[in-house]
Amino acid sequence: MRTRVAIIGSGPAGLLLSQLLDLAGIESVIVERQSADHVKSRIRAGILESASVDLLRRAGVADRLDRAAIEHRGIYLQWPGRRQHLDFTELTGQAVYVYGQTELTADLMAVREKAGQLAFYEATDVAVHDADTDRPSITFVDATGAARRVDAEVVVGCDGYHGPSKQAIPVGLRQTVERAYPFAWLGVLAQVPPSTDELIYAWHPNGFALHSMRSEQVSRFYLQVDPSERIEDWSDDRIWDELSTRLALDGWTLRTGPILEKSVLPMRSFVTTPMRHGRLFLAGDAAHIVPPTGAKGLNLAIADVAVLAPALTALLRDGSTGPADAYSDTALRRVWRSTHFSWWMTTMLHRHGDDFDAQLQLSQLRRVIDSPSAARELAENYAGLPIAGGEDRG
Ligand code: FAS
Ligand code: PHB
Repeated sequence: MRTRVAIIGSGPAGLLLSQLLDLAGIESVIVERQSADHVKSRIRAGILESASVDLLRRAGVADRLDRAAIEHRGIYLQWPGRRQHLDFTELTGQAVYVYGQTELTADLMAVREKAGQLAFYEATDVAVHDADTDRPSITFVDATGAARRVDAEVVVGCDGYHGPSKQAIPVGLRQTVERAYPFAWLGVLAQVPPSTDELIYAWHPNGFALHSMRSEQVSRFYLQVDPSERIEDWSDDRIWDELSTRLALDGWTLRTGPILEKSVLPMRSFVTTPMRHGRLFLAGDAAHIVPPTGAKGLNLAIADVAVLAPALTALLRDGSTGPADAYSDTALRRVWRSTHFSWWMTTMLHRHGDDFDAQLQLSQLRRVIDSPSAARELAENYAGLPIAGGEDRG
């Protein structure tokens, strides 16, 4: 079959890209390894920047988000004996929005299905061909076992960290940098009302803890653990004990309840460049991974697509190559800003090293709380910089 844009991956990046291209009158085909239900069930990100919400509204996929998302003015930073609110809205004029990635993925899939989007789920042996020609294609085996081929004008890898698309860039042309952290996150979803109005990021001698949420009835927590940690070694009681210890504050109590899901999530920073090779473009986790401490992963995927969709529209509808030629450099500026911020938040908040390291971390935390300029720097990065070009003047 033929299409204009072949998209590998039906996560937020792939789905949002197909929606934005459709609004520009450009047809696409999505090829996804998992089932639609599996994609929708993956519990991942929870925070949307206001720039992401604005884009989702413009894309016509934010109706439910506008009804259900919880607007937050900021976050709390905590260390033993101190919990201090950082007011992003006061510091930057922006808020952030609590809206689970599972909800956003469901919204995007519903809009695409209603639009009649052609998507192949449960595809196997997906491969990219002739990316460096003007007749790229992808081949795969569909859910019925039939061999398929999609000829396109452009292929976009939205296939996440483990996807194959980046491999279609010749090794000699591809640079990859990666940082593995000496810790992981134990993620917990619990049927219990949040014990806080906004997220709490807590430094503790035992390790980092985060109190997030999904709704007024469901809370989301994370505990810093060793990367080798096995979820079987973490009973619900042990999880609640450790969360209560790390989030403890005089006069405050952590409410507990049934745990719905728990898993150990690896942490890494990863960037592959370039994000374009011939008629192959990469967007989202296919090109970069950030540790979730800065709540950037999903927002960065959205920002890539916000730049890529108009670039492909200019290329395929208007015959203008400039934006597509600039895509990789433009996207990577924000990728590195978000990568630095995620690394900075991670190294400031996660217990590692010795007492010297601990004092450096506590000094950094106090500086952020005591200095309006230091607080504004965190707020601007967390609440999100303007998409496409606002992240730096370089
Ligand atoms: P995705 O990984 O969401 O989507 C890629 C899609 O490609 C998947 O559906 C996959 O099945 C498909 N695919 C892979 N290989 C394929 C193949 N060979 N053929 C066809 N399809 C293929 N971000 C935050 O901001 N906060 C968080 O707390 C957070 N937690 C996370 C926890 C985990 C376990 C993971 C993995 C990520 C987390 N993230 C978090 C980041 C996450 O939200 C991503 O940034 C976001 O999903 C990026 O969206 P996509 O780029 O669409 O990639
Ligand atoms: C989440 O709610 O899943 C979440 C929130 C903030 C983060 C990471 C994850 O930094």
